[in-house]
Amino acid sequence: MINTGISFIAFLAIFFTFKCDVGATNVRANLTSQSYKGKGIVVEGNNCKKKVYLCHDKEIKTALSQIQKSLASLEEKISAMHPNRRACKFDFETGLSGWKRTGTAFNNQPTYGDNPTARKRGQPAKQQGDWWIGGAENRPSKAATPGALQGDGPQGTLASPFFKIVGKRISFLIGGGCDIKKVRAELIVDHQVVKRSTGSCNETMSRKFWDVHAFVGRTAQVKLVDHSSDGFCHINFDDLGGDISCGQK
Ligand SMILES: *[C@@H]1O[C@H](CO)[C@@H](O)[C@H](O)[C@H]1NC(C)=O
Ligand SMILES: *[C@@H]1O[C@H](CO)[C@@H](O)[C@H](O)[C@H]1NC(C)=O
Ligand SMILES: [Ca+2]
Repeated sequence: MINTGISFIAFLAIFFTFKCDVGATNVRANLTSQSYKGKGIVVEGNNCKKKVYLCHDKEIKTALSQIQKSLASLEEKISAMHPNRRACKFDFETGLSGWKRTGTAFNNQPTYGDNPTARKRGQPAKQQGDWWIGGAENRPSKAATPGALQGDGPQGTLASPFFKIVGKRISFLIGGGCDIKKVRAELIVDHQVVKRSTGSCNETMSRKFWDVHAFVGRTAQVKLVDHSSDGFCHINFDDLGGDISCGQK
């Protein structure tokens, strides 16, 4: 598994080294019949600055999504093997701490302080500590303007590091939007979403719990999802903890 993972990493490195502006690429290229481990196609073209690049077609997209899955499960396995595990929580007091973004919804996170109250919203964040994920907020530092908003436009995801479920309950603060189809927190075990939760169209976060007794011993992660720019389509989140353990360096 690890060997496969490493060749996947090599594959990704090649992809990114030679990646062109795919949006602008009108592919007219000759196949060099060089396939990389059967997962991708290397082509030569005349509208890229680099001569060799990977054609960003459906096959490559499929290959990439397979590679991403394999990398994630590799990361998951490494995390599960870590010898020095201990109880952990994610409260954003020292930054994103290994949470990974896609898209732009979470670019300004974490948020400092009770930013909704700073703009007299009447719905205090009730965050834990000073820092939290405020999906509509734009106060990524103490120095940034209190009350500043990025609004509901940006979309994206924010995924936690992998952790191990060691007991029956996971706990977190959640607020923001209320349409679970568009904005939510997910618990993912083996690439399957096994729990979902959203806010109640109120900036104020409240404590929620997931019963995870069915997943004890499994490796999992939480993913915050913002798939809409509609009104109140952002998610607030903080203080993920409970019966979980993490590998420590
Ligand atoms: C493809 O190869 C042919 C024959 O070698 C050549 O004439 C043509 O210019 C090449 N096309 C591209 C896009 O490189
Ligand atoms: C928002 O949630 C808080 C905490 O649950 C509650 O006290 C408040 O009344 C709610 N506000 C609105 C407008 O629903
Ligand atoms: Ca916090």
